[in-house]
Formats: sequence, C-alpha cells, structure tokens
Amino acid sequence: MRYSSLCVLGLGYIGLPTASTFATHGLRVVGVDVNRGIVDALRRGETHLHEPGLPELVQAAFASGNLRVAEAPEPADAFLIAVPTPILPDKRADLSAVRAAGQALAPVLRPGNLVVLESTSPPRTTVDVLAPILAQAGLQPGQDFHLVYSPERVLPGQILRELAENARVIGGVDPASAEAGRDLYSIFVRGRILLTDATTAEMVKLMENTSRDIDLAAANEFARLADRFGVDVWEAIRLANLHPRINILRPGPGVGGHCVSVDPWFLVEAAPEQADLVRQARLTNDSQPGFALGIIERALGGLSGRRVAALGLAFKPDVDDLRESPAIEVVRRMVRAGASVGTYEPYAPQAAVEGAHAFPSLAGVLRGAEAVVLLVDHAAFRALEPEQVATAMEGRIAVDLRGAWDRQAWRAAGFTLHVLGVGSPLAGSSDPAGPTARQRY
Ligand code: SAJ
Repeated sequence: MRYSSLCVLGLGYIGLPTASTFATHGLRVVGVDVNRGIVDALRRGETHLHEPGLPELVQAAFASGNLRVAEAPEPADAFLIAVPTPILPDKRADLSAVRAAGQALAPVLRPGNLVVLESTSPPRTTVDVLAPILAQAGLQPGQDFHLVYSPERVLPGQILRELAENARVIGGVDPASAEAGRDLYSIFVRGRILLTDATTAEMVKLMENTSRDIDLAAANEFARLADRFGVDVWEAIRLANLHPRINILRPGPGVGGHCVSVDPWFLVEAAPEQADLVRQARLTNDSQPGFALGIIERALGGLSGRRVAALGLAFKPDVDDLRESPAIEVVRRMVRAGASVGTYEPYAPQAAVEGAHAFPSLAGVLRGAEAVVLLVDHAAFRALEPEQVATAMEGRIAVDLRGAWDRQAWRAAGFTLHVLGVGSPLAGSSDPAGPTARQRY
C-alpha cells in the first residue's frame, strides 16, 4: 500500500516525534491533540516536551510544510493512535483515551484506510476494545479497513534514534493489515519489521517491560540483602556481571516512568491467577522508596526537623519526565517524616512536591542543608565536585541512592557518605562483628 497522508492522534512523547518523522519523510501529516494548550504551543513553534533533538525535528517538520496540528481528526490514508494508557488507583488500565480516540476517528474512517494503535495496552485491547468502536462507523476491521497494533518501544532520552533503528513489531487483525502496517512504517524505520497478529504484538510489549521490571526488582532486592549482610552491592554486581550470562541492573530508590512501573499491572489485571511473579516484582519495586528512606533516616539519625537537599525529581537520569518517579516518592516520605526538604530538578526547575521547597538552582538547594541526597543520577549531578558542595552546605552528610558518586572524593571532602546497597555498621545483623568488622570504607 502507498500512503500520502497520515493523521496522528496524541502528540506526546511518541505521537509528536512519530508525526514529525513521517512529515520529514514526505507524508502529509496532521497531528491531533485534545489538549488545547499543546496544540497552541505547537502552533507558536514551541515543543512542550524535553527530548534531545525533538525541537529541531518538529521545526523541520513544520518547515517542510507537511506537518499541521488540529484539535480533531481529519480524513487521511492512515491513522495512528498514540494516546496515554495510565493505570487507575486500583491498578486497572485506564483505556478511556484509546476509546475516545477510536470514537473521534470513526466518523472520518474510509474504506481502505489503515488504523494503528501504538499505546501500550492490555492483551486483546485492539480486537476487543478498539475494533468494535471503529466498527460503529459501519466498516469491518480486516475487511473494509486495516487495523494493527504496533507498540512503541523507544527509550526516553533516545527516542529519535530508536524510533528509526529499533526493530518494529506489527500485529495485524489479519495478515493483510500487518502488511499494510509494514508499508507505512517502512517509510522511515531502518530496523527489522516483524509481522505478527495484534494480540501477540500487545503481549510482546508487555513482556518486554515486565521482564525489565522483574530484573529491576531483583537488583533492588539484592541491594537490600547486601545492606543486611554488610556487603557492597555495587562491587557484588560488578563481579557477578563478569559471568558471561549474567547482567544484573543497577539498584536505586525505585522504578518509575509511565512504562515499566505501569505496564506489568496490565498483565496482573488481565490474568491475576497467572501473574504472581509479575505482581511481586511490582510490589518489590514500589516498596523501594521506603528502603531508600530508611537509608536517609539512618544517615541522619532521624529526619524530624532536619534540613535535606534532594537532588533530582525525574524518574531517571537526563530526562524531564516526572511520571511515577520514585525520587518524588522519597521526597514525599521525607516530608511526612518531618524533614525540611529542598528539591532541585534541573530539567523541570518549577516542579514542586507538596511540603517541600523547590529551588531553581543547585546553590539554592544546598544553602544551609545538613545533608545532600542524590535521588537521580543526572550527568550534572554525577559530575558534582564534592569540595564545592561542601562549601555551599552547612552539614557534611551525603546519601547516594544511585551508586554514582566517587566515594573517596566525597570522603576526602569531609563528607560522611552513605550509599544505597552498601552494608552499614547500623544495618540490622545477627552477627555483631559482621558488617562493622567487614566494612571496607
Ligand atoms: N532503572 C534503574 N536501574 C537500571 C535501569 C533503570 O533503577 O539499571 C530505573 C530508572 O531509573 C527508571 C526505571 O528503571 O525509574 C525505568 O527506566 P528504563 O530506562 O528501564 O525504562 P523506560 O521506562 O525509560 O523505557 C522503557 C524501555 N523498555 C525496555 O527497555 C524494555 C523502552 O524501550 C520502552 O519503549 C519504554 O519503557 C516504553 O515506552 O514502554
């Protein structure tokens, strides 16, 4: 199939880069978002998301004359749905945006069109939820128009490169739909294009992020065990990872973002009796901010009334995305424990956590602090000079929850440095001579 026009529903982290990429590859693209603020900002030439290279790409797309933005779908050869699928407080998938997108595009759907769902969704969403909504237009998916599920799998921070280079899984409600999907994505995808059915493609996406969540739960549990046994988890992981078939991830204060910390629940919801391990990994990672808080409390000997500078609020390094961020959860818990917390997030300086004070600069957050806590290992925080931090602060307590700081340098600058996953003399142990005697630093 050949395409000359595309309508993209949802102009977020996936929809906007994808719409812009298609436009710079010659397709006439209309990008649609229900958020008036996003549409207006884009019309003014502003990009509302922080992603390396994205503002330049969006500008190039507008400059090509191929990209427009609108508030409602318009007729096109193909439609791409990239709307959020968050979880509700009871951990069920909120598919309202997918339903609304389907309802909005049904009236402009024409025979021969292709509809693609990219939003991460519980198994069978394409066939059981989206297909019936589109069929209300009087057209049958697989017969009158093509319908596919093709998961986005790009890593925030590297979206533009991964969009083109990653392998692309395309699952059709029938083989002809999958082939129609391949014809669309082969316009710019340089990675392999793999055709399958729609429900398998949904499952592939969920399995990838669930598998990562389980790996992260193992890393976080290893950090707790190392703490308990007076072991340095970073050293243990380094040694274990020299094994040819082992690749343990980095522990931290928890697992966040709108993908890895959300998607596994879609499997738990769809099949609770079959998803014990999946559920437990989620629970383990969700309780990791509590473990991180314990390390901070131990470092300070109690939090009530203590002045703490918290570095980073994003869900991972070098992004501005705060969704489901464990850093925010740790700050909330410090506030609840009575600490006076200052935060500094260089990628979102205005971002505020209730009860904490958001500073627009590093110097501001450090001034007068008794302790500095590294929550997110942004490159700028990894590169901090401990002597400079020492001159800005009042106290000399540092807590590294990411295993990112050079221990000797921080200690040489006069800090008492506490590192997540490094057994401390105060860690509970049945062996009184254990952690203290074995402490290496
Ligand atoms: N994290 C650690 N230690 C690590 C790696 C990550 O604590 O060693 C934490 C991060 O700080 C973050 C969380 O895990 O809080 C998730 O980060 P991530 O980098 O693992 O993943 P995301 O959420 O940025 O992107 C994932 C990717 N999925 C996989 O790698 C399987 C990406 O390819 C997906 O496209 C994306 O989810 C998505 O949109 O679903």
